[in-house]
Amino acid sequence: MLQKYFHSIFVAAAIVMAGAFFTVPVSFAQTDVTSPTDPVQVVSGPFDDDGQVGPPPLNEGVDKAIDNTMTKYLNFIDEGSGLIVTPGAGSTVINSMRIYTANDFPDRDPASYLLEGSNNAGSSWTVISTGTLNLPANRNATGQPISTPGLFSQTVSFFNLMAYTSYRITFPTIKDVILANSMQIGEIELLDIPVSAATVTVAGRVSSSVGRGVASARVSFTNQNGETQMALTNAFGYFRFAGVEAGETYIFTATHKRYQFTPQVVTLLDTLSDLNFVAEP
Ligand SMILES: [Ca+2]
Ligand SMILES: [Ca+2]
Ligand SMILES: [Ca+2]
Repeated sequence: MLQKYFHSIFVAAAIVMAGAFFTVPVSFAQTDVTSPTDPVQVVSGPFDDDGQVGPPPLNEGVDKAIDNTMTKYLNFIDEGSGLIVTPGAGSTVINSMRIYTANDFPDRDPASYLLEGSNNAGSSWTVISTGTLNLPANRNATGQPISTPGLFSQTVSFFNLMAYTSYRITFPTIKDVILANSMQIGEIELLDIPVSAATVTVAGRVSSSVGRGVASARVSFTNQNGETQMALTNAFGYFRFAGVEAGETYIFTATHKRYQFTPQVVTLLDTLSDLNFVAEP
């Protein structure tokens, strides 16, 4: 019944009041948001300088760009070609892209990229990142799984905090547009930002100078963007926030009409269970 008095503007508070807490551990490993079963579409280029055009070869279709093996995706309409993928994972935030080389002809490697995101199934696109590429000359033998150690790739990192449900990756130029009759890649990965998805629980107690719990004290915290969340303490002075983003610095304050408390600055790296406020005497 303690939790009867708990109030919070967090949606997650509903879970707290039901008695269940969840915590996602902080992890810095990046993972590919695409998977081989995701819907994927061919994007053919607006330019072709070599006269060899037409759809990708039967066993080198666009699905091979995300099949988790080094089997390649090849497009004859090469300059500006690429793919559109809609990850089954849903809405994702990515900040890196890794491209693996194919099995032959380095002159077909992309030499630049344009990465865009969409949240309306491709009706409109927003540029996430664009730049040059310098893929290694080393080749990856066809069919090797992505888990094979020592595969050859280039990883491009960029600043992005926006979530998207679809991605379009195109390659405006290739290494040698005269020599090559096509664009090809062994595999592509779009890597997410797990840190921003990691949330933790913050809990503590508000008490008087003699250690008595203070009910209905207002506890709030503000992030670096000035956004504030608030909760009230229960009958025994306890409060709890769930779903607080880790890796940020916050200012926590407690207020009550009868007591005064010193604000606390906290850099949140993990779940915190003893963020206590003691009233000034
Ligand atoms: Ca993959
Ligand atoms: Ca061509
Ligand atoms: Ca592949």
